[in-house]
Amino acid sequence: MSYIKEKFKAKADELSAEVKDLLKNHGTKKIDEVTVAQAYQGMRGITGLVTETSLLDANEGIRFRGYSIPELREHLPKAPGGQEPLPEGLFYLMLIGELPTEADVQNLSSVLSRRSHVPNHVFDAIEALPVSTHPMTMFTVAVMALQTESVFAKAYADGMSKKDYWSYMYEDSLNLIARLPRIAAYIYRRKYKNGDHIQPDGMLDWAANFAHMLGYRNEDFKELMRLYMVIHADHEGGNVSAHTTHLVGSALSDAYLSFAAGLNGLAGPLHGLANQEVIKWILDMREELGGGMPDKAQIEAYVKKTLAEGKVVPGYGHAVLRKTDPRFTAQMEFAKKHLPDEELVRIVWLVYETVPDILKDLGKVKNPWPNVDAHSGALLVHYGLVEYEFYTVLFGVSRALGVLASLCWDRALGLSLERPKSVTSEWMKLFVEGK
Ligand code: FCX
Repeated sequence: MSYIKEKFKAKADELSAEVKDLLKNHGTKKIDEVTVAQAYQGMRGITGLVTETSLLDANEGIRFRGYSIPELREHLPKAPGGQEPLPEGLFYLMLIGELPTEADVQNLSSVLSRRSHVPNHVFDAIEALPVSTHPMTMFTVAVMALQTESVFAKAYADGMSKKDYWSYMYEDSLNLIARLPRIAAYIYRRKYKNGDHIQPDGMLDWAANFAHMLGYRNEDFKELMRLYMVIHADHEGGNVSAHTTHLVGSALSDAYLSFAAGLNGLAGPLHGLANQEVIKWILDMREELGGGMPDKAQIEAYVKKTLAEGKVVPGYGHAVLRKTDPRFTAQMEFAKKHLPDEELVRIVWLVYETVPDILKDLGKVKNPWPNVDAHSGALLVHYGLVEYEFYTVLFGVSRALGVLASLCWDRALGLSLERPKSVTSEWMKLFVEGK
């Protein structure tokens, strides 16, 4: 067994004993109550899930195992000559609960590189789809095709014991994370670069190799990919992609089945697809205004038009956050350092100065501030990745790190099949009448 796997097992055994104790001594203690509105309105604000990898504070934003995004950028190991954190390090942190050393990260990079082989039938499955297919659909199909490789599913069919679930889930999770960049890059090159594919470079770290296979040689773009893969990885357990992966996994579906389900949620415009919607919205605005840099009044008019058409302003608002998303701020800092004069970036910043006041004036939007998706497209376009339908695939590759680390914990802690109670509106009417 690898030392990282042994370490995970030791941590999991320790927490399992503590959870057993919590359940025995405090199992009936109430942590929340549920209102009628919450049952109808997306269960917003109900504390009813356990996710070890990260915790979201409405005002401060996400913390991964206690570390905020600025702290991760400071403390996680970097690539030689680089300044952004390596996503392998974040995966280690989410899995083990401790900051990794440089050696831990190098080890994980080479483990992922060794496990990155993708069988041909996965590429055949992608090729079977029309080129016009949305990249997220291709991505989910490819992950489903890869399910043939699940060691968890094989071991379950062979009759594995409950105590071994974690071990096979761990192997599947690492194998899947290792293979995702190759699959995503294949989709990109097939759809946008005439199928001119680029072989992996085993000497590069996970994110840099992804950038390389996409076809980008620029060192700053590799840095952007490292940062991108870190900030999109996890956002505690209740968001659609994390919750779906966890829910499907609770039926003992393997990592491939569970993650593919999560990806389908990420592909929705109110969740991960918002990153493509934002840049589309900005490009449409620029075109409608005749090109060039719009001024604040023009942006204001365009935002109002969007709202009048009954649409949301993409990249703004959040179900939990109530301040500017630190993932937005991290990208803004990256842009200030590397591409402060990029026109699209300056438009994103001017939109940031304009939108919150308009959303506040609506009186119903709980969070008028930008989320992670408000900035990413402008950075990607700058480096030449202009095919915005592909952006949610990037989000998906990153999101695998968090949701698969969580799945390992789910099986290690023996979490149960998820099956909350539902009621009908008829039941609700009788309930409020006290019947
Ligand atoms: N533009 C216009 N209206 C908005 C809005 C926005 N950006 N954000 C919220 N509202 C509206 C809602 O549509 C709702 O209107 P309704 O009462 O007429 O149905 C009202 O304000 C209250 O919604 P609120 O409680 O503030 O927000 P929710 O928790 O229901 O929804 C999301 C949160 C993120 C879905 C919402 O803010 C939204 O649609 N934003 C735009 C899409 C987006 O950027 N999604 C990405 C989110 C995230 F970062 C990610 O998952 O990737």
